[in-house]
Amino acid sequence: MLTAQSSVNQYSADGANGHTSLRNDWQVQEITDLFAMPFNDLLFRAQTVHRQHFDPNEVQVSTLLSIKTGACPEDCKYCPQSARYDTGLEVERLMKVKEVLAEAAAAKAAGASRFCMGAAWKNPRAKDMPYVLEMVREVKAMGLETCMTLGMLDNDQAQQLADAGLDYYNHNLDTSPEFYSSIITTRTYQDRLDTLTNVRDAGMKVCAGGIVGMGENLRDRVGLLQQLANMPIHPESVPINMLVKVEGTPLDQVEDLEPFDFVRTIAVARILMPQSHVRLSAGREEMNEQMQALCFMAGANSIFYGDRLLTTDNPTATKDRRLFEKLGIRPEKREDVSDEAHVGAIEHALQSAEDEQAFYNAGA
Ligand code: SAM
Ligand code: DTB
Ligand code: SF4
Repeated sequence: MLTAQSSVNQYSADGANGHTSLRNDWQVQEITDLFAMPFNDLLFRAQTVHRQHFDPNEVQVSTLLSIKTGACPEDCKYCPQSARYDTGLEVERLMKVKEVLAEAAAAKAAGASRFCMGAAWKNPRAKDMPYVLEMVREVKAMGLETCMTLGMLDNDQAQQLADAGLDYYNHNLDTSPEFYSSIITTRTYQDRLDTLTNVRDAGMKVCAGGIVGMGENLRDRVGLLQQLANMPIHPESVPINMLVKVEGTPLDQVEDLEPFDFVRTIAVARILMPQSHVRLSAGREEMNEQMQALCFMAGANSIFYGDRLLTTDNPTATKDRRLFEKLGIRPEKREDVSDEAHVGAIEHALQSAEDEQAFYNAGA
C-alpha cells in the first residue's frame, strides 16, 4: 500500500497532489453513472485510481476460520448457518483456543497475513467473551493481523475486543437499505450501522461490505456502495461477496448474476473508496481465472486464501498461488512485522496442536 488512510483528510475537496480525493458525499446518480460507463472506460478509471494508492501487483491475503458453526438464530436468507434452513450443515460449538491457534499457525505458514475468525452468532454472549479475547491475544502474538466477525457488538464488547488487540471487525451491510428487509428480518439495517459505529469508536479498523447476486437490482448495488462510501471514515476493508448458493437456503435458486456486473461492482467500489482494500470475497469457486484477473484489474486487492471460507469451499491455496504466479501478483507484506519476534508463539501453537493430536490418538 502506498499511502495510509489515516494520514489523509477524508474531506479534502481537491486532488492537488494528483491523488483522488476521498469523498463522503456520493450521490445515487453519480454512482449509477459510474455503473453505466462503457466497461473498458470504467476499468481504466478504476485501475487509474487504484494505482494512485496501491501497488497494483500486490494483493492482501486473509485466511478465514469458522470458530462456531451453524445453529444461528438469525434468518439471513443467503446463509447456510441459519438454524431456520435445512442445509445439512454440521453444527459445531465454539472451538477451543488451542485448536484455533493451530489453524492460525497453519495459515501463517501458508502465507496469510491476516486471520479472520467468524462465529454464527446474533451477538457474542458475556460468557463467550473471555475465549474470543484470548484467541485475539494469542493469534496476534504470532504476528498475524486479527479480524473477527461475531455478529452485533455493543460498546463494551467492541472496547474489550479493541483492548485485546483486535485489528479489524467484519460486519457487513449486505445490501441496500431498500432491499435489506427482503433478505433479513431478525435485525435491522440500523442495528448493523450501530455495530459499525461501536467498532469505529472503539478504535478498530472496519471491514464492511456486502453480497451481490441475491436477486437485487442495480439500484440496490448502488445503494450498498453509497452507504459504505458515505460513512464518515471509509471501511479500511470492503469485502464484495458473490452469493454462494447453498441448497436449502431460500436463495439457492436465485438467478445467476451477470459476471460483468460483478466486475463493475468491484470497479465502482474502488473508485468510491480509493484507499480501502476491496476484497474479492466469497464466490471465487464459481469464477474462472480470467474473471478473477478482471476483478484485480478493476481494483480488487484482497482475497480469502485457504481451501475453505466459513462453511463452503474456496479455491485451494495451491490454485491461488498458481494464479498469483501467472499474473505476477505478490501477496502484500505487512511492514510492521518482523517474523523473528513471533517464532516463539508460532512454535508454541504448533506444539500444542501436536500434543492435542497425540492426546486424541492416545484416547482412540
Ligand atoms: N454471524 C455474523 C454476522 O452475520 O454478522 C458473522 C458471520 S456471517 C457468516 C458473515 C458474512 O458472511 C455475512 O454478513 C455475509 O455477508 C457473508 N455470507 C454468509 N453467507 C454467504 C453466502 N452464502 N454467500 C456470500 N456471502 C455470505
Ligand atoms: C465476508 O464478507 N465474507 C466472509 C467473511 N466476511 C466472514 C464469509 C463468506 C461466507 C460464505 C459462505 C460460507 O462459507 O459459509
Ligand atoms: Fe447467522 Fe451471520 Fe449467517 Fe446471518 S450471516 S444467519 S447472523 S451466521
